[in-house]
Amino acid sequence: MRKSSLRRVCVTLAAVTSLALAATACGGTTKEDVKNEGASAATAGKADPNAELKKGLTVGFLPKQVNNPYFTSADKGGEAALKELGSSYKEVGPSSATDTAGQVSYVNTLTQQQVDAMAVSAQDPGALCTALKQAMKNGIKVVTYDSDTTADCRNAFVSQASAEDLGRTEVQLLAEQIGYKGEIAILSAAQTATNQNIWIDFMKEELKDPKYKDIKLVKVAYGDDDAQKSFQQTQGLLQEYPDLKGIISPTTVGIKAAAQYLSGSKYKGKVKLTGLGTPNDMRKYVKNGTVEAFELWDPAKLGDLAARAAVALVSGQITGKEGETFKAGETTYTIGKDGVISLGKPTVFDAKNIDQFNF
Ligand code: RAM
Repeated sequence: MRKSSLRRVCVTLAAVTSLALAATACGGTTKEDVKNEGASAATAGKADPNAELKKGLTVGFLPKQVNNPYFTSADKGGEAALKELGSSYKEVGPSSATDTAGQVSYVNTLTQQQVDAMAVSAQDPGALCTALKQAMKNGIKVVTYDSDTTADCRNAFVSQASAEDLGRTEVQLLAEQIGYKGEIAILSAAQTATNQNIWIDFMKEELKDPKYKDIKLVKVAYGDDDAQKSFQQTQGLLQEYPDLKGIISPTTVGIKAAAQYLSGSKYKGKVKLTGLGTPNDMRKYVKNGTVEAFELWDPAKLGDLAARAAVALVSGQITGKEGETFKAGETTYTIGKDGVISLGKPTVFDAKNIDQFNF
């Protein structure tokens, strides 16, 4: 059997059978003692805030998409934190944001490799759950970051900011820019993406406020975090809705592609664009008048917090229950409802402050 097909069999085995058995059959070494230690804290449901942070751990990062600059920054933050804590980092993941089967198989690979913890940004929460549960059954701590699954499929979710704040503020930003009047559209990432979908739900909630009565959301388009598709979707929106006044794109890939399209078209400065983008991607479009204001958090800080939460979980400092606290750098974080750990408030970038940021 070729090495690659043997590996596939092993991964499948790990996914459907007891990991210890599969690992033995595939020649892997088990770390049952370490795992059991970690698992017992979670099973007993007792966190020990004074537990020493373990070293020599391996934490696997599995972003939605590896060649997305947003995840490159986020995962670099995770890598730096793990280095500082004396543990190892590895990153695996698909290159397309709509390769849900690929993400599942990467979870299985990390499980088979018996990492101590994994940090996962879910492309599709439904698709990942079984594989993540299997990982947890094998004593691996699972942190979702950026894009969550349901709460039962991970130990904790490291969230970039309150989903409600993000959804509502993006509508507020755009409404102001278009004078509270006209047709608007949303250019999202993948149709299954948990993070974008929650933000869009809150955008729709915000739009119910009577102050937006003259604004009409005409379409939610999906660019799949693919630059070309996002560009074409923007073009398509303007063709379909020539009176469009504004676009919200809650994805770094989408907003950049939309800005690129608008900037080279007759709509530049006329059709307003906001959403979530990196200052480095958007600087030129703010300076050339295509974009007034948009927002984001520092992705590296999100990755840093995900790594530290993963190590705190493996060390038994936290189990993921509401009210538990742990220190990450200088900040003490308290775990909220449903195991959510929130990084903080996003920053709004505009011509006045954009040059102060480099990510
Ligand atoms: C893209 C991804 C990611 C999202 C950012 C804002 O890079 O969709 O999940 O959080 O945009």
